[in-house]
Amino acid sequence: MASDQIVLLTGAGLSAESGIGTFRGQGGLWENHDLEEVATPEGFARNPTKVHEFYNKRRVSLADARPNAAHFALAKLEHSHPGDVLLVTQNIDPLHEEAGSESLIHMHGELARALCGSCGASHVWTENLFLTTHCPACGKSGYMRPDVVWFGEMPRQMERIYEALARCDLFVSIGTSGTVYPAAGFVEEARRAGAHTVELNLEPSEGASQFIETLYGPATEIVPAYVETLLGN
Ligand code: BV8
Repeated sequence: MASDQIVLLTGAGLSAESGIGTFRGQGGLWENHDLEEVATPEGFARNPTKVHEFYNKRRVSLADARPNAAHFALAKLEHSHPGDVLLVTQNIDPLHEEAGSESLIHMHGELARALCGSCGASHVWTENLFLTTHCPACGKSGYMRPDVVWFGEMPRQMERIYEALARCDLFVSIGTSGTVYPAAGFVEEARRAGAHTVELNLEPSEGASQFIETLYGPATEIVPAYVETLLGN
């Protein structure tokens, strides 16, 4: 089917084969960490050192991660498809942009950026971050935090995302368990717009029944194949 406006949603499953751990399932991040303690503003207020340690470990491990065939396939789709392609990722790693995606929204923020809770400035940040770190913009210390969206916080660019969902004719959800809202509700918005909805994942997600088409397998296999089909190759 000739699709004009495509919205893609990705989750941790896209980066799993790049060595970046997922959140749920076997060995998932939330298996060894209490989400309430390390991924909420309340947890940060209670114990900022613990939260900084949690993100410092993940940020430093980004140095060894590289985009995989699925990241490159989605970048190729964006640059080869004649219509609009918007990639909305829940992931906080930089692998989509490293693979060449440009029409990209990090709705849950970016691990390689730091935000000043005092002046609101966001900085590229690849090193460790501490409570004592001074903000390069306002000079204050005691306010720097990872520039990510915690549970209970507003995801980024929601208006732009909902606008794209309202006019899309193809919505493809890739590598996400469909457990975190509002991202898990995007398929509903796309269906309401009359879009064709597709789930590409290792296994059926919590929202699998809401998708018209489903394909299961490792992202590095099924995503490139799906993109080639879409591009008519
Ligand atoms: C919001 C950044 C209002 C940090 C993340 C009480 C109070 C307040 C809010 C709530 C509440 N109760 C519920 C909520 C809503 C809450 C929520 O959904 N909670 C859940 C736990 C029920 N959501 C929020 O708080 C959000 N904010 O609601 O604000 C609002 C509402 C509407 C509009 C505006 C405002 C904020 C949520 C953001 C939280 N931050 N991350 C960090 O990363 O540390 S969420 C975190 O989960 C990551 O972003 C992650 O991407 C995301 C989703 O997880 P997945 O990506 O799906 O990863 P997961 O491990 O779960 O699944 C991986 C999948 O990949 C699996 O299906 C697996 O099979 C597959 N896979 C594995 N390997 C492969 C593979 N697939 C293919 N190939 C492979 N090789």
